[in-house]
Amino acid sequence: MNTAVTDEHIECWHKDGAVVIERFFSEEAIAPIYADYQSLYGVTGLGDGKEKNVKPPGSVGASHRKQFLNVDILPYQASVEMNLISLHPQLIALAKELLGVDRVELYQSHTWAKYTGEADYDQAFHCDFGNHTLTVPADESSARTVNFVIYVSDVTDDVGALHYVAKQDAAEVLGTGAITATLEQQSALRTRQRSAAGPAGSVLAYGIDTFHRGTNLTKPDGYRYTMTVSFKAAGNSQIGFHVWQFSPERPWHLIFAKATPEQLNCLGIPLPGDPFWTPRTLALTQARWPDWNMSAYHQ
Ligand SMILES: O=C(O)CCC(=O)C(=O)O
Ligand SMILES: [Fe+2]
Repeated sequence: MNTAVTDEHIECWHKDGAVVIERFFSEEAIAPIYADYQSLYGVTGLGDGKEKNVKPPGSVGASHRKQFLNVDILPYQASVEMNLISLHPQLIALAKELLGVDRVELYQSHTWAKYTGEADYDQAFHCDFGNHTLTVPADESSARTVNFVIYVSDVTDDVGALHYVAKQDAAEVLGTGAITATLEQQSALRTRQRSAAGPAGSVLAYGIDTFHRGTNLTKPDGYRYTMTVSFKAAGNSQIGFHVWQFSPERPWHLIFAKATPEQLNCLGIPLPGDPFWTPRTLALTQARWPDWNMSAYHQ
């Protein structure tokens, strides 16, 4: 396990439904990804106005289309490092630990670059189950999810740190197990909100049943680079977000060139030794991805 992760972090995850693990990734691990974000998105944004996020005091945020600009989906037209950070062995190990399962799948990986003034990023408190399942968060924690936000740049409150409400606080306001909050309950949740601010390299973990919201960037010329990376227990077909198979023409070769069998298994590719692998499937799959070293699958 990554040495940045303590027993308190794990306890905090179970108790609060969210935890920030500061500097989970080293500066060296983040540097190439920060460079990729600079070339993909830049540091100024494409904003058409800098006065857009002035809001009346006490107003409740909401989701708007413009909040979701500068989002790309795995695989990325970028470095191998950026493509593989979602599948970093220590992140996979943490997902397994937090979910309490021995096999996980990656079901979401997208970038997000936010810029002061490009949008009003202020959201109402919500839980993310709404677009991760067609039902509701399971009672059993291993059947829920772990959603990571990887901080590629420093995430301070003035560049829109996510705010969340710990489970016990949300339960006091809304009752145990609530997953939606009315307009009137929003202000009560705000009095209990905690900031997920942290330096670059940090990882926020939160669940699909944890109340949280995006907040505005107020720092002049501020920007926030993050990557959203979510895991579920392997085989949990209730949960989904992206469909990896949908775009075979995207740069998957960057992943196949370097990923281990366990990393690829998180994308649904059977492990070596799985009955799926026969002389026929091995040969045809190799033909699709010539750069993939499949020797482990032949053994
Ligand atoms: O990016 C953030 O800080 C939170 C955004 C969010 O919660 C959402 O869009 O569902
Ligand atoms: Fe959310």
